[in-house]
Parts: sequence; structure tokens; C-alpha cells
Amino acid sequence: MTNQSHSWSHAGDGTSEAELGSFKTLEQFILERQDQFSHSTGAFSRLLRDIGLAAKTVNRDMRRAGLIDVYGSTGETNVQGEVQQKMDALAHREFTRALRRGGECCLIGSEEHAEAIPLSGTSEEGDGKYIVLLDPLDGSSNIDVNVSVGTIFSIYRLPDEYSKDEPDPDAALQPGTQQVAAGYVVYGSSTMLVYTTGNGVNGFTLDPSIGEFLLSHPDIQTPTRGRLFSINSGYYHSFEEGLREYLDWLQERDPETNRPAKTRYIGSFVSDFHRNLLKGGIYMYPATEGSPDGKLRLMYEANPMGFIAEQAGGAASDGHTRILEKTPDKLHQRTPLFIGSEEMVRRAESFLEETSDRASARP
Ligand code: P6P
Repeated sequence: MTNQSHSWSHAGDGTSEAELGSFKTLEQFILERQDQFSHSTGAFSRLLRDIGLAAKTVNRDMRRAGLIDVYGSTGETNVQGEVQQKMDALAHREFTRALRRGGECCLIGSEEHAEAIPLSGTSEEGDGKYIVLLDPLDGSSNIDVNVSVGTIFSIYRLPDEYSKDEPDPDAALQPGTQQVAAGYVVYGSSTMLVYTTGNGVNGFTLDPSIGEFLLSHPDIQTPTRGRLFSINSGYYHSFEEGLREYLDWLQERDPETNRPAKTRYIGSFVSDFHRNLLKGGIYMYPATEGSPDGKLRLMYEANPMGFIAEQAGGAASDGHTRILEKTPDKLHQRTPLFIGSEEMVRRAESFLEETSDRASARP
């Protein structure tokens, strides 16, 4: 849980704390921490600045979705075979444009594009040396009904052997443990950017009156256990036996272990994840009949959120293996995902373990 209680005192004339400048901006925060990166040239700080800028642009368009022509689908299907929403295409365009203009990124992997996109470096320090993997807008089918959605990003260093002359898209296929940063933007009742560089998790709230992300949730720590579980129970009968047993266990009445747990499922991963991060809980998208490898993508959903969850004291696994240690072989590969409060993830794993043991013991 965040350890910051806000004193939303005003100057008495309606001037907010933010306007009074007592909050730290995202850029001030990044610059202050810039020296955490060896040989820091400021390139990483500029990369985060570029991501923050794109997030503000997407937020601006999102807040006017009903007034500009961004409802509904483009009529295209993306590489996942999913109907691409207009806001998906807009968000993809805004983030790739900001990263291309910023010059610190030289390879982008996006849910909205079949292959990783090499960018020719334009920054004054020479070519970009970072890879950014993106889900530009997760849960976008919710936009037309005004439910919150999010952007997820994951940042890697470019491998030394990478050649700009013959860019290798597979340079993006690094295990989650190699991430140098990860974050998300949740376009909810307020717009927040939450990220980690491996030194804890910090949350910034956008103050639209000054167009700045301000540090509002320093050093986020997720509770070890919580009462919330997020899963599409509609697929209950297609879940493996151990998962059904875990869900039944969560819903048994036992005041001593704070059960029954409560189900909260928005159908928007970033929103479910963010709520569970602050309040404690577990989000699960397991293998189902319709999604035998799970639905969430390893490289730009499970890995970045797994990095954040672990940095906040939580856990992320595919039910058996730590997400960050999975070896990727395709940019858009999917994975089952159990993520959130550590004790809840471990208990889910133990239920799944028991049934796989029983299954293997059967003659
Ligand atoms: P279902 C959105 O499409 C998404 O990727 C996640 O944001 C969300 O949690 C999940 O899919 C919802 O999927 O199958 O429950 O509708």
C-alpha cells in the first residue's frame, strides 16, 4: 500500500498543492534518479519523457472519444486476429511518433504491428540504444462504454551486437529479467503513470490543469495478501481442476482467513492490475478452451506488469514458472498469467501443483 497520505491543503484561494508546486513532476523525479544508471547520458531520462508525452496525447484524445471520431473499430484486424479499435491505432501512432521523434529508441514492438519496427536514430547522441515493447491501448473495446483502459510498456537495452544497418527484430526477444524499466498508464477516473526501473515502483497522477504528471504514489508496496480476485468466471468450466479448486477455496466462508474473497473483474487488465496493486489481490488469465496459451501477451503485458508486481513486493507466474524467467520465442506469444499479491499467487500455484501431481500419478 502506498505510504503517502495526502494533505490536499490549499492556499485558501483554491490554488491546489500541484499548482503551488509542492508535488514533484515526472521529469524532476526522473532527473533526480538519473544517476542510478551507470554511464547515464540522460538518454533514458529522455526516453521516459517521450513516453510521458505520448501518454498525455493519448489521454487528451481519450477524454474526447465521444466527440471525435475514435469510437468503434477501424475495420481492420490486428496481428492477434482481434478487431482493431480506432483508439488502438491512434495510441499506436502517438507512441511510435513520440519515440521516433525522441530518437532514444531504435526498435519498437507493438501489439498493433506484426513485426518489431526498427527506427533510425535521430537523437543528438547518435542512434537510440533502447527497445520499447508496447501494448498501446489494452482493453480498448471498453472505450465505447466509457470503461477505463491502459497502455503498458517494457524497456530493454539494445544488445551490443545489434547492427543498425541490418536491424534484427528478434533483438526484442529478451527474458523479462533483462528489462531496464516497465510501466503502465491507466486512463481512469484520473490518468496515472506508474513505472519501475528496478528501484521500487512510483505512481504519478496527471494534473490536466498544468499538463504534468505529478508524484502522487511514492514507493508503492502491494499487500502480501488481499481479498480481491480478478478472473473471467464465465470460463469456470474450462479451467483446469486445480484452478477450479482454488476459486472454490477463495469463495468458502472462513472469517479467520478473510474469506470469502471478493471478485472484481473490469475486463481491462491495466485497471484490474492497478486496483489490486494498491489494495491487494490477484489477477488471473489462465489457459482456457478459447485461449489454450492464455490471452495476455508475454512481452508487452505479462513481463512489464510482472516486473512492477515484483518490485512492489508481489509476484507473477504462469501458474508454475516465474513470468520474468520465461524464454520468449515470438513477439506476440501468449502466456497464462497469475499476478498480484505474493501469498495469493503462491497459493494459486500450490493448487495447480497439486492437481498436476495428481494427474501425473494417475495410471
Ligand atoms: P475476457 C482486454 O482485451 C484483455 O486483454 C485484458 O485487458 C482483459 O483483462 C481481458 O482481455 C478480458 O478478456 O476474455 O475476459 O473478455
